[in-house]
Amino acid sequence: MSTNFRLITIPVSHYVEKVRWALDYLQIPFQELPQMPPFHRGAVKKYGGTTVPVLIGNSIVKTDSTDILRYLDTLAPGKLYPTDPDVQELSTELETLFNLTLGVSTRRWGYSHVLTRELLYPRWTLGVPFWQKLLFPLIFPKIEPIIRENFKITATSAAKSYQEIIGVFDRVNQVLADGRKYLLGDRFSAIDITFAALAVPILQPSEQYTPSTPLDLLSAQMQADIHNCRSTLAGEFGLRLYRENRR
Ligand SMILES: N[C@@H](CCC(=O)N[C@@H](CS)C(=O)NCC(=O)O)C(=O)O
Repeated sequence: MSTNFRLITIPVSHYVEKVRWALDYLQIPFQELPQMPPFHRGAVKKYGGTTVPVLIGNSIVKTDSTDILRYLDTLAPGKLYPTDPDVQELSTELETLFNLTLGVSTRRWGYSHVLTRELLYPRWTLGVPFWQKLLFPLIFPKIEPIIRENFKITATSAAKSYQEIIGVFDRVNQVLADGRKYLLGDRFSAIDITFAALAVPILQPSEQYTPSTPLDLLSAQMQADIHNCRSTLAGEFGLRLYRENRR
């Protein structure tokens, strides 16, 4: 393939991880352009985006992670999204549930617990340009209240988001209950990638892209939530996908 892809990212973002995994799975080379918030805004704005990831190719720009996966599927047809008509309904239901509920809830739950200078610094600065890293101490006090406001982080939001995560995990448990290997049957797909990547904050797989914080440095509630989710069928499944299918 002659296209040189570039991917604008906030490296810790789980929507970024979803796309990174799909690119790696399809063995499509790309250059990652890591940004620390809020500098991602300027980087994506010139391509018409507001969030990361943004994929830029020779003649394409994609500003949403699911649009990116759909586009990548056209380069290797059928490898990410199965064409079997029998699985289309489940595929759409789960993809929407993961994108709109799981991804949003794991992010709000995660930020509710790690919005401190010490815990955020390694998450936000991995691989970013040196000058952005240097600005972290100045940026953090300004951006912390904005994150609280934007992600609606309140005293009760972590518990509410955790219940939403459990709701999604229950649905995944149901789907997996017949012993199938992957969410759509016996073949690995974009739906598995979407689930496992968007569950990263609550499963903390050891193979995740950003080095994880030792669990004992996290709050007792956060540790308990992680342990509970890991021990479900859905949680074991997400961890297995990371062990066996992340490359
Ligand atoms: N629907 C979008 C959501 C992506 C998204 O929410 N990205 C977050 C990072 S996890 C982001 O860019 N946040 C920064 C911002 O909103 O300015 C997608 O799937 O690409």
